[in-house]
Amino acid sequence: MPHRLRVPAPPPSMKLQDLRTHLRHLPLAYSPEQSPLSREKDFHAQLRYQLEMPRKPKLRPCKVIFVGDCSVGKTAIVNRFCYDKFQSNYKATIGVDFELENFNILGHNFSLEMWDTAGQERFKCIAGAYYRNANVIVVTYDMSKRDSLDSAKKWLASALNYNTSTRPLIFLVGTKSDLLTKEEFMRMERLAITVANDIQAEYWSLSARSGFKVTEFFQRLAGLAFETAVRQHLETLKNFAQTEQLAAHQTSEKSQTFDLRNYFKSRLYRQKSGCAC
Ligand SMILES: Nc1nc2c(ncn2[C@@H]2O[C@H](COP(=O)(O)OP(=O)(O)OP(=O)(O)O)[C@@H](O)[C@H]2O)c(=O)[nH]1
Ligand SMILES: [Mg+2]
Repeated sequence: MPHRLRVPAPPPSMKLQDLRTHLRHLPLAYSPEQSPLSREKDFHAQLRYQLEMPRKPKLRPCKVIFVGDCSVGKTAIVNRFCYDKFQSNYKATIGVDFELENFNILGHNFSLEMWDTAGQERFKCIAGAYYRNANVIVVTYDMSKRDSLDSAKKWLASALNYNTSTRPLIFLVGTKSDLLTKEEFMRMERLAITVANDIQAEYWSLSARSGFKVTEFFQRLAGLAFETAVRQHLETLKNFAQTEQLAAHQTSEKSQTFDLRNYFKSRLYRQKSGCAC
């Protein structure tokens, strides 16, 4: 009987890693010299060090909202990343759609809650209710329709109206890059980068149809949102420790005041009662 080489099956606990959602490094910006967010080539060394600590931080899911004119391709980019599919027939989003994507970044679980809002005017009042507490705003425009870029500032302003306490991370995303010639693409990108600089957003050109830069964009978004969430978590811990320290200090001061008061009271009593000791 011929000798057959047996390849052992992987243990059931060993799952194949989805390389799209497992990050060991901070992905680069589309155009690093344009980005107002982070121009670093990797996660900060101090952040990596903090994450090596035995107590793992519990990070809340990150809320990402997609806004922009109707039919610019918001749903298409979310579907391309989450399901790797593309539909050419247009089905308007009614109100809002929701997708959850789990990432593993530097060994930590981190989820993106994606709120894909409707661009049609008649749903605006419903979609507005989902803008609150956004950590990331993705302003989307159609690279083949100049007027959708003109609306970008208006969309951002209305999303920021619901997020006044902390400024979310902002991305300006051009979609349908497959519909443009090279010259049109470069012209539109130049215009859009000026707008991105005005609104302090990081710029990306994508295509949901061909998949151009879609994965890179979501990985970058997740990496930056993760970095921000860890920083905020450490800041909260530091503030908490400081408050605890202050409270402990105030308690010890109070007990000292109390002791002194008792001491003087007992001396007075002794003097009144004529005790010489
Ligand atoms: N060629 C091309 N067509 C695209 C691309 N992305 C989206 N489309 C098409 O554009 C149309 C609108 O896409 P949607 O993703 O539904 O647009 P939306 O922004 O979600 O629209 P609302 O939900 O109404 O706000 C659809 O017919 C898509 O097939 C792309 O990258 N390339
Ligand atoms: Mg949609």
